Amino acid sequence: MKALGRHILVEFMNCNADVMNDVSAIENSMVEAAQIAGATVINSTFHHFSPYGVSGVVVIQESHLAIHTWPEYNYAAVDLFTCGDTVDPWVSFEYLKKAFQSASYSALEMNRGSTHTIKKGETLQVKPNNAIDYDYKQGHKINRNVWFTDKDENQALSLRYTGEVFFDERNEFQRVRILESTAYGKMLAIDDMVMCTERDEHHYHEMITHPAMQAYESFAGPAKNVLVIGGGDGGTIREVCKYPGLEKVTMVEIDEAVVRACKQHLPSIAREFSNPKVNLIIGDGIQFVKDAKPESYDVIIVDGSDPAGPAEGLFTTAFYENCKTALKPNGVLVTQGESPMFHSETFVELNQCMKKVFAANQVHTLLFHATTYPSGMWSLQLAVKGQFHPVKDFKKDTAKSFVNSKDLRYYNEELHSAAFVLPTFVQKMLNR
Ligand code: SPD
Repeated sequence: MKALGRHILVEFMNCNADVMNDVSAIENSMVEAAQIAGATVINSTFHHFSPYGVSGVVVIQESHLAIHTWPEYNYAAVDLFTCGDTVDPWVSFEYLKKAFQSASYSALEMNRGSTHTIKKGETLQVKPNNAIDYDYKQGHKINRNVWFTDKDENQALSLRYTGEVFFDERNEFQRVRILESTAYGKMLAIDDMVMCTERDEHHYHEMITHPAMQAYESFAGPAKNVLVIGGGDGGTIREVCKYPGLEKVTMVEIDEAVVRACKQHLPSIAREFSNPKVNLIIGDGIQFVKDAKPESYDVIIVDGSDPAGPAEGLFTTAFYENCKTALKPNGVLVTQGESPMFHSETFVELNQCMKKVFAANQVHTLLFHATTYPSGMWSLQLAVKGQFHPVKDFKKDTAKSFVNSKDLRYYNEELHSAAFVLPTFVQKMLNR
């Protein structure tokens, strides 16, 4: 290599003025531009000036990307500086050109640290800046400061990770990553959202499974035929497979990459895929439910991701109408319901949507602690296709012996009823 780094000075002209004044869109584009070029994002900071203009920097392990915009001139001045030969700054350039809708542009590439003009010191002993030299599990110092952030424009949850990326694939649906966090073990991330971590996944997977399975069993006996929509990491089917009365669980996951990644890197979560009772279908869960034979499932569990990309259709009345048809009489449906704090509108809308499909007294909201989802407060919506109540008709003793025999870590027979008790502000959100 003739230089330590490459620095492209870019003039983006005739850009979309609204985009040039949208700090959130610009930050997202700059971060995405770094990632798409193969850079590891360390941090980003962006600022909106009043009334116009945005400045910001994305610090990457390989240097930085920086921007200053003048929306009133439809103009952005951008620096793309990368070191080493693993990241191509021109990939970022192409991405940003489209994102900013720049109709004319110019770019000048400079070598930084030309090895014709600088020479490596002989005597200076510099410790290599590489996290692999440090074992965080043994409590040694980590010298990388890389954060994964799940956020909207106002709030975020960040997990520090070691920089180790075990899996990273983009496909027609989404970006699937398995990263190693420092405090929560390995984690599955879809696009820029945390799906599960080794340390706390049992909160989510036990809660999306057992209240519904126990409510069904209390009223109608053991669930024999269960359908899981989504749930590609395998955590939900792992919990369903704990029921001795289960005959079959069909899981419909749209993205085979999620299953492949988790089987390989999260085996404690994805451990039941070879169970003969599991029927894994890679396909569209929305279409599957539409085509399902009426009255065929005892319990349906909708374990989708947030309502963006392929999971959007899991938040519609049409989908829940089809789920209701596919449920047996006295069947139970449960779906992840987002956060009353982080996604308050979606949380309320989903509850209303389910009350349109089922009667209002057949839809029940549960809350639990999802420590690695933004806000930490997460919900489930549970609907029953019959005249029974998941708490009043709950058989506590049956649940207790199940819990004790299966060594659960979050759900228990007391928590079952407690999870349906809502804080006053949440009751008000749902107009109760
Ligand atoms: N914001 C995260 C919501 C994710 C819900 N599904 C998680 C999949 C775990 N099986």
